[in-house]
Amino acid sequence: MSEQKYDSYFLMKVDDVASYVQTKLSFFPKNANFECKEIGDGNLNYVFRVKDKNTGKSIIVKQAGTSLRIDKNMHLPVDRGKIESRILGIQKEYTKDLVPEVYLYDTVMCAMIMEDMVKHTMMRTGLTEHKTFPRFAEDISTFLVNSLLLSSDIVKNHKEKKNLVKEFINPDLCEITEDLVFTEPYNDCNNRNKIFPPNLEYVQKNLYEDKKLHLEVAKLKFEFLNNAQSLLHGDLHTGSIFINQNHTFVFDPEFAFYGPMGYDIGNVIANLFFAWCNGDATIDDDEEKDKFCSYILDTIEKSVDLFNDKFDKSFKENVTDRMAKTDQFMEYYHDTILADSAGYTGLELIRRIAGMAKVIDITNIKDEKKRVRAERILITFGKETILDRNKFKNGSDYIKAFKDIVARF
Ligand code: SR1
Ligand code: MG
Repeated sequence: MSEQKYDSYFLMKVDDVASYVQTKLSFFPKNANFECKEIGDGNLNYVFRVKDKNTGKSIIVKQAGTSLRIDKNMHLPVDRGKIESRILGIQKEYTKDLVPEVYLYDTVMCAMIMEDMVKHTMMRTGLTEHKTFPRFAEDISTFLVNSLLLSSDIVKNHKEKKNLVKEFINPDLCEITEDLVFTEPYNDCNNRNKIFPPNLEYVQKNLYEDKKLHLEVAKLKFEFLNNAQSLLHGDLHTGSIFINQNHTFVFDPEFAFYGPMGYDIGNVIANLFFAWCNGDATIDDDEEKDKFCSYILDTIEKSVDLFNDKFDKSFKENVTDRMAKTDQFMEYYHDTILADSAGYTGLELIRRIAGMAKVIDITNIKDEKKRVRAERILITFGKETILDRNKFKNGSDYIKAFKDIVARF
């Protein structure tokens, strides 16, 4: 094991991490028999699992590099994990066991050491293997209501909340979202959109040339920029969730900042639709396909409806602001969040098809015709959830609109 002191930053290799953990924590016994693996498959950071083969205990080390994994020419501040470790602590207070525990954030090595989510799978991986997760709607609706409502001005002391807004100013990560989600899919202004070639013309006509759509996207972009409503996860897709049959972990909130609640909610909804398209395009057996795709639609419907129920219940129990207790304010406020959620669902759907950062649910569809169809369904549905966002109030509103569009392709 190396004799490093870890007193100045360098990017660790798999051989460094066991000694690093031993230097920083007394989590493992001195005579541990280590096995280390790099397990990260995200776009930004390096993630290692360190395991003691004697005891079976394991831990995760996540380190930021100066350039991004997705593109070595893209750079971010190397201390970005600080915000992530801080929000994981806050979200744990609000959502208890739905968030993994952080043991340490090291400001020198820019690395976080955290609980290993053993016996959980990354949700996107599980869904692309067409596994189903019966607890998801229940858990994610609790996570969303608790993390979003309890960090908002509805509940939090306004001065404390303003201090958090300040602490969570996250300009570099937000800039990525502003560009990749809210700008480039509508014009390719930075020449880095990756579009499936058979859909180039479709994207040109339906996204780049649709001025009415651009206006609604601009409104949602400025809502994202200016509405410091709640402490958001900021990148709540199915790659930020580890799950099994009995439990859900939400992690990887490095894009956290104070923004509109609907952004997190919309990201969850959109990523479930990607899973539906993957199942629809890649499962051969009709019965199996129907079972998986029905599970996804049912989960979307339940997630939205449970969110609605839990939101109102928590609002009534936890509201502190005197004027927010005014008759009908809750209904008004809730409605604005639902419209935002639909709009941001559409933005996430569209950016994963027309933008730079893809999802394997779609890129793994090998049959060209089926991928073309899946992408067109998602673009069309995404446009509808943006343009008609006020009509999406319940889970069934999403399911009905989606089924109508699927029937047209
Ligand atoms: C340049 S980073 C691309 C994407 O990966 C992250 O997970 C975010 O979704 C970001 O937009
Ligand atoms: Mg991530």
